[in-house]
Amino acid sequence: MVGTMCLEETARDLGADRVGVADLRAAQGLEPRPEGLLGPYLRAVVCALRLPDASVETCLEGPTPEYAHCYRVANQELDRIGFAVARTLEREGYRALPLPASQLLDRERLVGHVSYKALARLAGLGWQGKSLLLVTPEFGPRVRLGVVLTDAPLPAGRPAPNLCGSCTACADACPVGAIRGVGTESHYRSREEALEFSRCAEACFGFAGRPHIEKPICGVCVRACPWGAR
Ligand code: B12
Repeated sequence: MVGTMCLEETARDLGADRVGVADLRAAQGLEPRPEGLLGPYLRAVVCALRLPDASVETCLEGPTPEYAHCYRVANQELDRIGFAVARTLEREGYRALPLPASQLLDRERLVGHVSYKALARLAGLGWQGKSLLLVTPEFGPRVRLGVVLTDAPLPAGRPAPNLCGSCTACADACPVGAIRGVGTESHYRSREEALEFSRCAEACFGFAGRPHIEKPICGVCVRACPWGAR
């Protein structure tokens, strides 16, 4: 049987900074797209790839071309890592589906295949911060996430406690004041609970129109989090 160590080795050799496994039985209520996406699978292997600090630190008021470049490369790297992890699992006789690092499946509702932050949290990689982002103890929110669904019965992690406390650095820094500054012990019931969602989304899509950005990104709440700046 394929071990978590062997998978971690595959992912780490290709550059993943953290690897965790989520038990999909704990993922009830996640509303994947298509609806039956998770059905054939038992676990999600979640990889976190750290963004270079210097690129994140350029995001003072919004995204910069340097950050946009790292965003694009990180997506490619995560797709490569996910593909290799899936092939490793397949060679051991399991079913494994790598999901794209960045793909909007519904442009109106602004959703992807399934919430990677939720899966990363269930895998024990970090907690859901006030910015709604996954905050890792090692790199704060300065990571991008990749997911591979599998029927391999890998040992799964457990959610970590939320360590944001009374900090509101992300909310204070948000260029459009979209982060409400509300904490959660586990996870938010809706995006609206943590964010004025349309403000956040409109700002990100607005930034996409700037030269050399092209994607709906921001990076200011990512930069401001003290867990990443340590
Ligand atoms: C659509 C999308 C966007 C949209 C909408 C953003 C938003 N705020 O929702 C736009 C384009 C605006 C956007 C912006 C950004 N995004 Co974006 N985005 C996505 C994408 C493709 C889909 C998200 C989705 O489907 N959400 C559906 C909702 C319902 O889920 P959610 O947002 O995760 O929140 C819920 C769950 O997490 C739930 N939850 C948590 N745990 C559990 C457990 C259980 C059991 C349940 C039921 C629920 C639950 O609580 C939340 C409220 O309901 C994901 C990739 C992915 N497939 O996850 C990347 C992703 C979330 N984005 C990411 C990033 C980094 C950003 C930006 C910083 C842009 C940038 N790169 O500079 C901003 C940050 C905005 C912000 N503060 O939230 C990263 C986050 C990494 C991290 N460290 O957390 C992701 C994961 C991409 C990746 N591959 O790493 N994004």
